[in-house]
Amino acid sequence: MERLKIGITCYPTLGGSGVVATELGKLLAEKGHQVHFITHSMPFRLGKFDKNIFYHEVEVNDYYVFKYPPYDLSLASKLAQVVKQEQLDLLHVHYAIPHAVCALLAKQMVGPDLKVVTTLHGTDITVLAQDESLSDLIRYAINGSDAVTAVSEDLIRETRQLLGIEKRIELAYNFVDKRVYYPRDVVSLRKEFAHPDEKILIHISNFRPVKRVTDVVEIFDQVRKEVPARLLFVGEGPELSKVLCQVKERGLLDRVTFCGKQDDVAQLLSLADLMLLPSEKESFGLVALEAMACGVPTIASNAGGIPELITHGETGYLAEIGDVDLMSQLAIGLLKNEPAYRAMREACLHRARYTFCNDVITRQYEALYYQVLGKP
Ligand code: GMT
Repeated sequence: MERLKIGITCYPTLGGSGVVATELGKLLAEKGHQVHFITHSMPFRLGKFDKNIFYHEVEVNDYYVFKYPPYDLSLASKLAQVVKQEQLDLLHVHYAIPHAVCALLAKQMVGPDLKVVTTLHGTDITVLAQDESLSDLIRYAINGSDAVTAVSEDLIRETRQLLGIEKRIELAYNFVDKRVYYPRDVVSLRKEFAHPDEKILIHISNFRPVKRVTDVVEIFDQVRKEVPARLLFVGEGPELSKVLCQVKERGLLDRVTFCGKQDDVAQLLSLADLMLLPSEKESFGLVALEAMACGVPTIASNAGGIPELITHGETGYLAEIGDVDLMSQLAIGLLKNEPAYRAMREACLHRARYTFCNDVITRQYEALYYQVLGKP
């Protein structure tokens, strides 16, 4: 198949969408495509040098006439410039606002041969589309894109419902690179975090209110009364200080470790016995997939796309949002039942490897690129 020249724009430093966009770019480069990241800073998972990967930094002009530096215009103009200079075939942008809008502006500048593929990740629809001042713009971005994908059926349904979109939206689940996410040998590292008889629970997020991190503390507090356990928090964000106070108030400081932002997530996940993800909203829940690939089941809420990822009773357990008592009971039951836990761990490894495999999803995106370019 013809090698393509692909531009990728994402939030390079933000959560799952940035991770997925970066990992996809790396995998496409491995397959021989030329990949150009066009972002305001270097994507944090970009890693080592690859001859097929290029990075173009978007610089924002801050003239005195601007009350707000116009990042979106700088991005649109940079996109058009890179497309012309590098003769890109298409732009794959992650998030409708502002990235798809900027890509459409770039397309107006360079001509209709440039194709725009937009991936919806969640917050652009579940939060921004409810804002009337933005909903028309999001609809314009989606309808104007040559192809649109979303990371779960639930997100597709919500996009249709909130915006009245009729255009085809392809389902392209998030994925993990099985060469990075697998159960690591952490026997000696584990000794630094917990005694041999203790279980390790983990929560990884950006600590936004939507993650309900205080529920994590509540669940952990109930679990550790029944099962000796420790809790690892990975990440930082607006709710961190509130969570820290809650942990202190409950006298849990000696059982909870705040690891802050971490790069080697697979290593930390391999330490854990259980992941907690009680989110209010979650279009997919990439961290639960990363955990699954490391053989760690998740106790989660049934919000958004989570049930498409976690099969209740097979690769984790689901409960209604906020039902911390049920989540605690499910966690305790699983941690006390060794055979059930082992079976769930195997099911996790199998599901992550075969259903959310990097090869399958990368091929799916490639097929979509060839389709929009009329190169079947
Ligand atoms: O959840 C966040 O706060 C970050 C956000 C992001 O942009 O990474 O996550 C969204 O995209 C991820 C990758 O597709 C999904 O796994 C998350 O579920 C989704 N977050 C929400 O829908 C709240």
